Amino acid sequence: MTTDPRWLILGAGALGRLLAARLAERQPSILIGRRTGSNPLIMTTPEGEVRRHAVVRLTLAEAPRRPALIHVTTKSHAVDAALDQLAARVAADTPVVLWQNGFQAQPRATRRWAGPVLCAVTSEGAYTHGEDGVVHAGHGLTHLGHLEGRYPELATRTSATLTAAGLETRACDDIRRRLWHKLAVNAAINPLVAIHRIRNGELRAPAYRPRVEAIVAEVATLMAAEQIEPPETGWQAHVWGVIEGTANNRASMLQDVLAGRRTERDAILGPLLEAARRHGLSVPALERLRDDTPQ
Ligand code: KPL
Repeated sequence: MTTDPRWLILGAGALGRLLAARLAERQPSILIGRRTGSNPLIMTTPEGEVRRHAVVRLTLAEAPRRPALIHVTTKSHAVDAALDQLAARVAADTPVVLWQNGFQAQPRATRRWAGPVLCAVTSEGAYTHGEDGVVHAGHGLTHLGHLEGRYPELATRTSATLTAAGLETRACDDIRRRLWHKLAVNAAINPLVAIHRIRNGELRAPAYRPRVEAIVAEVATLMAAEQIEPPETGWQAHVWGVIEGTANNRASMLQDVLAGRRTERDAILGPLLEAARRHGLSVPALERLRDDTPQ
């Protein structure tokens, strides 16, 4: 069976739409979701330009059996089901790129999928707008790599295509560290802003600051136990720097809560609590955070 040169993008949320719109003129791709048909995707760029992109949209049952690559952009808790559906439809050795937050879907998928699995860590900002719209709110940087540093050529090739499409991407051999770093930041910010329904910058208020500091202190201990190198500035300064830089953001978990969607609580806090158990560490601030966070 010959390989179809097209990429599949599984999940038509903000990230899936952003990939589909950005790739439209560079790399033949198919957006897989519930909604099919020929409506163009309407992307608002960070510069405020509104662009219409013709994007092929199919259900998975209509997708080619040997796509060149599959981007999985669903939420973390939907990855297992997505891989089950993919396994029934596409060739077992198809390369997959995972775009989830946390550190739950990635090791599981790397173990179970027969083909190469790359993980992405991105700081691209995007949100959906209506049925066919996506707002690319801010340019970011994406890193791409295999958890054990395998498939460097695939990571380099995929990164080059994404970069040419306007999503700056670098292949790397330390994606595990990058995933844990993002998880640490997400753990300190996302649950609290979702619980209190506040923007990121409001965490600087005296009402929240001590709780953020306590969470970051526990996360720092866990990262050391997991032998994850700390950021150059140290964990506290790193997290407060992100809060400062994203002060006006409504974090993704807050957006989920406001839209009545399931949150990424388990993908973000689960691996930390599991690491605490493995290392016999007491983490009362994180346990309380898990109990307070909507699922
Ligand atoms: O990644 C984020 C998110 O919203 O998920 C942060 C860094 C918290 C920015 O809002």
